[in-house]
Amino acid sequence: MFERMIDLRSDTVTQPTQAMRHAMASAEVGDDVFGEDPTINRLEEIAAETLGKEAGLFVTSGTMANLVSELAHCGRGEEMILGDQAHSFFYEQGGAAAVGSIHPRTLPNRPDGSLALAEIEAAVRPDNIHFPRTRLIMLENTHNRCSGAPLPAEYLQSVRELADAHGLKIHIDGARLFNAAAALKVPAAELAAPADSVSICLSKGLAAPVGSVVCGTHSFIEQARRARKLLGGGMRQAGVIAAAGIVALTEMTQRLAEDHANAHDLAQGLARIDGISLDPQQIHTNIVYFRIVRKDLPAEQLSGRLVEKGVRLLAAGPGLCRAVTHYQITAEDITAAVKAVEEIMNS
Ligand code: TLP
Repeated sequence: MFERMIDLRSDTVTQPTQAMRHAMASAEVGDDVFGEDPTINRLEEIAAETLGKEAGLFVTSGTMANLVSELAHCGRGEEMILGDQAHSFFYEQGGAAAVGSIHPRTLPNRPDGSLALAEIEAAVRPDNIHFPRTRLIMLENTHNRCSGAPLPAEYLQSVRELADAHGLKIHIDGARLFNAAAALKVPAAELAAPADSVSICLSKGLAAPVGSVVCGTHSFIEQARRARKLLGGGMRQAGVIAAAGIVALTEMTQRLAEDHANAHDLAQGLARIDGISLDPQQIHTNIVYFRIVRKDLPAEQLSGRLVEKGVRLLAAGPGLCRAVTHYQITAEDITAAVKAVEEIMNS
């Protein structure tokens, strides 16, 4: 029997650290809709400073972070260009369209998470009465559905130049921006610099229980704050959760390379198993997607049988599984998880 679940479904399953729990218990709070929660104000300042932006806005989730940014950058009937694998397109109920009447123009994500520059250029609408106006390019770093691929600063800079040539804004969904920074060995601010706005999640690899922060210019944040209120996201004494976010930003970003090393070992281990298809060279951060090439074993069935062995991962589509490493996963857990998958695949 297993002692505890090795939970690889997502880095969102992380529990708050003891330091977070202490910080939450003693957080100084106020009414944030009046701008009076000192802990939230501090978190927003730290996030903005870390990303080299003027200001920040604490929001409930990565989904809300993307939505308030989209609403701040685009008006009704205006268009945003984004990848067909983007979280914002794939997993957010089409919120930009549902709530903001923003038209999504998708382009194929390449396996490295990028959009081809020539395709972005070709997708920008000329000024013509028939077309919506293009306003925004959305990028995702790291790219969740592209096996956690980090987008390098040079690529982001090229998109910036293209955006400038056409008067467009750039938003980066940086739910895992610190994973990208760790993998590329650059400060997060370098990856944020080419964007007008960047969202980061505190509740994924950084282990805080709740929250994301959107950063950008003062005027962008003013718009995003209005959008947050519209969505019912104006929080009151939410310093109790922001306190954990401060610990996330100050104590948890430096250890992400450990998760990447574990993901690398997991990918190597899985790739050696008969019936699993995976290129470990594609794994640069903490997300491992792999395919089961056995028709008689759907992903759902593999994940169900793994639970009996104390391992959880995500069935992400027919024949497609996802495993994500995080701070509650050790090297021993990886060995055990690979063994469990191997036993099922060989049975
Ligand atoms: N991703 C979750 C699921 O929704 C798939 C996960 O387990 O990976 N941007 C990116 C790149 C994300 O991966 C996620 C969450 C979000 C935004 C949304 O964040 P939340 O869940 O806080 O709304």
